[in-house]
Amino acid sequence: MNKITLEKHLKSADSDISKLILLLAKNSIKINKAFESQYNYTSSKNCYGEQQIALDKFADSLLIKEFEKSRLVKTVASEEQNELIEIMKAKGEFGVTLDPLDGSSCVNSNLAVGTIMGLFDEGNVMEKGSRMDAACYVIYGPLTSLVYTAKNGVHEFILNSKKEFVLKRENIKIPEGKIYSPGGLRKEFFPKHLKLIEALEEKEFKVRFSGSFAADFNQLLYYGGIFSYPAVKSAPQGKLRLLFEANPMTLIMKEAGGEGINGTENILELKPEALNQRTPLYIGNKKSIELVKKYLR
Ligand code: FDP
Ligand code: ZN
Repeated sequence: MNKITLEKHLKSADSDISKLILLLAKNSIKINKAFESQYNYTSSKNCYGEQQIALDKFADSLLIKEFEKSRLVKTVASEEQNELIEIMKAKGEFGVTLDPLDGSSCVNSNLAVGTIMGLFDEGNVMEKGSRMDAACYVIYGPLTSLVYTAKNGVHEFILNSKKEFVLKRENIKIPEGKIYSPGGLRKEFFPKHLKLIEALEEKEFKVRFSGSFAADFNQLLYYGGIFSYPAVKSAPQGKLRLLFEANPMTLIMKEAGGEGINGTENILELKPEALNQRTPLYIGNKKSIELVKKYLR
């Protein structure tokens, strides 16, 4: 069988979008390599007061530098940065959102983590997610894999020993399955969310929550079900970030036939008010999101 590389597959997408996805792919190999030496904690914290590991900073500065060099990108919004980065010398108009290392608290215990990217071809990352033109994530697990959509379906690639990303699954659709990944502390749940969790348990959904959103999301594309990080008493806006996590993953989920909502509203229709805005997130197949709507309304 002829292997289809990421490069070849991207021929059908817009050429600048292809270049940026390939740029992420190339640099994800460097990030992966850096795990061997940079898995330790640093003394610094990010703008959310979360402890950073050296790799958070490494992945963040590597990717920002590469986007700058590409000349295609005008603005970068990164989860590890307080402010929007404006690139003066850019020729292109792209806006990029970046979660350089999602789930980094899982690095210590050697669980899979990821990098998440969203692309807006007109530079405005503060637009609704529905205006995004492409989204992509890389998983660093037993294998390194890359999943992308350029609003052309969802496609998954695996990194081989020749440093090529080779097509594994094309036009992925989320299955009906019954996995659930319930983020947050149960004693902090609001009653409606608790009822939803009880309903999922009643329907024999099985818990699988790793603490790394990208990895938990990735398994939904294999087994089906739902990931939730709800509003909780100590964090009424939830934990996940709209621009860096919820938006790109919801675009991918939508292309895979599923949905992402904040409980009542479609994630992709929320107009961001702040760069670091958080949102409750329910993301998964249509059937489980229907259940969320029933219990959260
Ligand atoms: P992390 O802080 O390690 O980057 O939003 C970040 C995130 O991880 C998600 O990847 C993950 O789903 C969630 O936080 C886990 O939060 P808890 O530690 O509260 O379980
Ligand atoms: Zn994250």
